[in-house]
Amino acid sequence: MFDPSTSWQILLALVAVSVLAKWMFTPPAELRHLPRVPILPLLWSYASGEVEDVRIKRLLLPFANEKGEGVVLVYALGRWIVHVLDHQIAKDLSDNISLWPKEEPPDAMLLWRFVGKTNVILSNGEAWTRHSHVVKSALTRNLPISEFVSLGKKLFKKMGNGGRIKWDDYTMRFTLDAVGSTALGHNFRAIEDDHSPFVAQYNEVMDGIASPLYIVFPKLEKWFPRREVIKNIDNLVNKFQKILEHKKENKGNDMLTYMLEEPGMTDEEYRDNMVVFFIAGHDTTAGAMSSFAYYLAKNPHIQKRAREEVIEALANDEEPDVTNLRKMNYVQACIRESLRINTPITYMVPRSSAQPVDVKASNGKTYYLPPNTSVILNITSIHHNEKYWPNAGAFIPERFFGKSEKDEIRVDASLWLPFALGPRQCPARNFAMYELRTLAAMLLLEWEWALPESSPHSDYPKNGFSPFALSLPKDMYIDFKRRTLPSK
Ligand code: HEM
Ligand SMILES: *[C@@H]1O[C@H](CO)[C@@H](O)[C@H](O)[C@H]1NC(C)=O
Ligand SMILES: *[C@@H]1O[C@H](CO)[C@@H](O)[C@H](O)[C@H]1NC(C)=O
Ligand SMILES: CC(=O)N[C@H]1CO[C@H](CO)[C@@H](O)[C@@H]1O
Repeated sequence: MFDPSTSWQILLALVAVSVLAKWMFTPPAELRHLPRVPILPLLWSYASGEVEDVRIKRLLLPFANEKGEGVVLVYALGRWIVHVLDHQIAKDLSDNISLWPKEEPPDAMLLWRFVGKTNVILSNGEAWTRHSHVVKSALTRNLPISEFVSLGKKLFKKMGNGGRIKWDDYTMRFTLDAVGSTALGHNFRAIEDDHSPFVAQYNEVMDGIASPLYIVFPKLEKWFPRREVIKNIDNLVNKFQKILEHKKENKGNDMLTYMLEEPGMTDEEYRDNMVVFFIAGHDTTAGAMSSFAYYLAKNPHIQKRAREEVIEALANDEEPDVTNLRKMNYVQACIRESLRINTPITYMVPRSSAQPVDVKASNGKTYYLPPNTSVILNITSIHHNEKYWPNAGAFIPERFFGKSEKDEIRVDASLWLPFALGPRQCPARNFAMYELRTLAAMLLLEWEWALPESSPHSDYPKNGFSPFALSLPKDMYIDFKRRTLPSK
């Protein structure tokens, strides 16, 4: 079919492309001593839109599981980044935040136009101490379990008599309203209103930001700026500004009100922290709730046991509260196992040290990291290391128990790190765990559920594509059946 000159042209083109690729994709000399993920499969993985967790398991885990390496070089976000695979290195890096500050994010990336830079998640040093203090004290003022309960009731009302439900969409609406009412004191009406304009605008902005081409080559943002996306982002940021101004005049029982009581923050800082609460607070928790329901659907015996525990703890039609939720050890273990096996945040914001560091893995291997090297912890790779999590692909809540189920749940903080570790771990982990426990308990009490027979998720949960390190189940339909009368 081919005339020979066409084949020659193809061959020449291939040679040219590989020379170009070699030139573009060879790591700098000072990093070439480190093990690295081969570039071609990696580029292919990006080009085909392969999701993060699948990519990690396919391309990265072999370095930890078979070769015993503690770090590996990965090409991502337009440069070579060191990925930490070993939990000891992860711990040392996370504990010393002055040696390993978070890296200044690339200017061009539009995500930062939305999130801003003057907030708790991106600042370092003195600024971080200040933000962190304000955010932590707002988060610990009260634990809004009764608010989670009333949102749960709203959600169940929307579920009607059950049937086939797009569960990842429902969990997203629930967590969005939860973070709206408890953190920002604002009702986004995500549960009650199918066409909440705020939700639509947020999704549009995130889809715009998330264009894979621009994520892999952030420089494009400078060369071919996307005015439409930029306009949408600025509109949305303005909406947060309006919520802030309204809140100043209308105090409530929410974290933003508490934050406003702290002196010394500028409007820009308040607003950037609001966007952080909003972004960090809802997708992650929604993903965890989707995974929880998924694994209990796939394992009916686990669902049954968890339900028995809830029925016992909520005797006499009590509503969930701190006391009875604390009795639900098995449910708690199921949530922890969901967070391990399909961890919502697969890797963290890059860190880099201004001085050279020798990092030491748990097996004694050391690696020299030159100054200003970007370093990332890939949480998924630690959660799926067979040495610490035998049969890592299986859902086994019992991993978290000691000798008996009544034993205090034990986890090694450097091996189970869905909320990261060290001083900069998630300040909302308690908030999120109670949010998850409350909805889980209500769900087990009022519903039974199963995966549809021909679910595309039947082997493992299929996560959506996300450039922001999120692994969240997508288009996950689940069949729900009521156990009890609708709650009032
Ligand atoms: C299951 C749900 C959640 C998970 C898995 C999660 C996970 C994480 C992780 C891994 C980090 C560290 C990021 C890094 O260092 O690069 C983090 C930080 C953070 N999270 Fe969460 N999070 C969750 C829920 C929430 C919620 C509900 C909020 C707010 C209401 C929140 C607010 C924050 C903030 C403000 C930080 C930055 C802390 C700092 O840099 O000092 N998170 N989270
Ligand atoms: C962090 O690392 C630096 C440099 O190695 C060291 O001087 C400092 O003591 C460490 N701090 C902590 C809290 O370990
Ligand atoms: C590391 O980065 C900082 C800030 O950009 C710069 O001042 C310093 O010279 C860099 N150090 C090295 C060794 O490149
Ligand atoms: C941000 C980043 O570099 N994430 C990486 C985590 O590990 C996988 C596995 O190779 C990479 O493909 C990702 O790019």
